[in-house]
Amino acid sequence: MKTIGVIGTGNMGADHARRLSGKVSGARVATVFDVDQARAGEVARSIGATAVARAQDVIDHPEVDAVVIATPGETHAELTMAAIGAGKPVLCEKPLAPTTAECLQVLKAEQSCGKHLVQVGFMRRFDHGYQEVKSVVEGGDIGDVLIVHCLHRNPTVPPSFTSDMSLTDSVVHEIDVARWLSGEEIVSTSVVPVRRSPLAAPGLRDPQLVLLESSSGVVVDVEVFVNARYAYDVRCEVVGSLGVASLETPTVSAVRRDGMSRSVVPDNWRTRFGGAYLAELQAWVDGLEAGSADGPSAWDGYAATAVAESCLRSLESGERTRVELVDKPAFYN
Ligand code: ISE
Repeated sequence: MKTIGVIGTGNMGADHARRLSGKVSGARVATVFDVDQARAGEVARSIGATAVARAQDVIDHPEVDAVVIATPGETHAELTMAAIGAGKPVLCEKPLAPTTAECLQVLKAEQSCGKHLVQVGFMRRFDHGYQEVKSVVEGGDIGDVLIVHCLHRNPTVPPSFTSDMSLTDSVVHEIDVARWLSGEEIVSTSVVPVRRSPLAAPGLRDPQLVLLESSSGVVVDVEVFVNARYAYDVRCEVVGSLGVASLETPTVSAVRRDGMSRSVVPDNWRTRFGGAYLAELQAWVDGLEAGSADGPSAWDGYAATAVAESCLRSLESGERTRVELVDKPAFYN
């Protein structure tokens, strides 16, 4: 049995804490922290854990074997390095850090401790549909991968959501999927200007169209539209030289009536990827037990942030921008 500490008990952290205490086998949550102490207390009570006063108290807690970080992105690097400093494995929500400079510090800390302790919360890699698409691609059924078409639509976003966040918070998932599916690094990015939706908040560029190019020339296009209104809709189609593999939206029921068929589309990512989050946590806990981890690494977190930074430069300049990536340390091979 692994004992977990959870730092950050907003929606994501609270979901993780509840899954770890009720649904993931081989795990329990002993302690949680949140800057909002009332919120932390409520989550702690609901799962029979204790709430502590500081994030560092979770990391230092003698019973805690491993830590989940689900705080805002700007705090991720510091907390992840604190966990590494204590020699404790950490599952850090994406992004590993908002800047490559901070990600590189995490890589350095992990390498100096000599152990793979960091997994980044790119949960789509644990979604059944994405896994099937990947196995088709890897099995060679559709030949050489040429193009990947992606859609990422959110019904709405809070007023604090910015044009940059469409890239660093939303498209970062497609960046990871593109690297994972192709097994290649992304070498350039372009953000194409699109007519604004009249429903987007003032100043928000929405939708946006992003082009990512991999080292062998695979082109990934991503429509990100965070005011799509009708539902949460994520799609992915891989075009190969012999055929096409596409991700289907999981449906559990449909109504047919009056010559039409109506099925439910999830309204948010917590519903759409609920199964993926659970599988991600189970795999992480199993890896802790076995002493091996093969989820998205700190390198994957760094590379995704590097591509997102390149997207930000493309957004600003309107030009195709090269991704700046350091050489991959052998530690991450
Ligand atoms: C959010 O932060 C997530 O991580 C969701 O998975 C993504 O779909 C959404 O666009 C992001 O804002």
